[in-house]
Amino acid sequence: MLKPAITLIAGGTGSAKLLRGFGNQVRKDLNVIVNVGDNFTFYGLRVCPDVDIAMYALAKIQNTRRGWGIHADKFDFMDQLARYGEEAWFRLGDRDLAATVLRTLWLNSGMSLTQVTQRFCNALGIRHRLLPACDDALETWVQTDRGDVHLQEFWVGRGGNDRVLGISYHGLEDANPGEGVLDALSTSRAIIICPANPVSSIGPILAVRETRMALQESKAVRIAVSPIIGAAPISGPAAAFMKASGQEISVLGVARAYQDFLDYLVIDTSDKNKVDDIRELGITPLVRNIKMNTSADEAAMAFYLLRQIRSR
Ligand code: FO1
Repeated sequence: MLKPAITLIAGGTGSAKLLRGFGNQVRKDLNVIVNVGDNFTFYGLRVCPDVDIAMYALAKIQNTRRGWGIHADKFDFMDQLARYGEEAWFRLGDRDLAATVLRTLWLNSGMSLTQVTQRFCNALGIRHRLLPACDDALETWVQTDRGDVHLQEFWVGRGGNDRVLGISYHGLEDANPGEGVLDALSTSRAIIICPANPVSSIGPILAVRETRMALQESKAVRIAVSPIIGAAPISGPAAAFMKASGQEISVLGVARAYQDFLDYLVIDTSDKNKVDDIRELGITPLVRNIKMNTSADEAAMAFYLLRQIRSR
């Protein structure tokens, strides 16, 4: 009989650390449902940053220092755009550009994002199932004191400096779970929410009604790793987004965001004073060091989660 799979729900650079850890421990039988809210169109090209971050992490070709893009890539294309006086704020590497051009062509020819992603994964020798959360356009936009902008423009283009008034997911009304997403969730023995921004990375995935319902109804062990230590996110704009969404910027805010389905929340040892409050929400806290600064930390975290799954 087939051993039921483990499904990771992933966002961007924070999640990539755990994906790299798992990628080195689990050879197959791993599904990764990845955020699409960061997707945007740049020079007519469909850029899917979180899908690519996950893909390069699993293919072991990622620039691990930055957490995005391909190792040893160059930026000649972007630099040339800048010489023409054109926008070059989003640094698409030259090799990264190859996937972006092909994705745009293949999407335009009628392939779904899931099919396109599968084709890349086959070519890159990835044995895991990388599943975009949604095949429909679903984009995260930020309402700021300087107007509404796409998440990438807010964070990369403007350096995350504008005051955040709200977050919205454009296209949500027509968004369905991507091909294979519900199947992955229903056949998994464990579902892991990677350490990622609960609003802009995991938020768009869970905002799709059927996906959230599948998590609520799942019999799998559902574990999240906190992206927050103390009152600060490990990286990225989570604090501003959580605040604007009315969420507390702490492990409790994370616990509440997933309270309707979560069984376990892994929190940092420095947050162990929060264990009783987390338990009161019906979630079991698991306390350990959650910082992943080295590849050994990434592997250790994956190993720890696998041990937790096996013992339940
Ligand atoms: N993040 C940046 O901060 N600056 C960039 O120029 C940038 C380029 C980029 C290119 C391809 C890609 O797949 C990701 C890229 N990222 C860049 C990361 C990305 O903007 C975000 O970290 C994720 O979308 C967060 O989820």
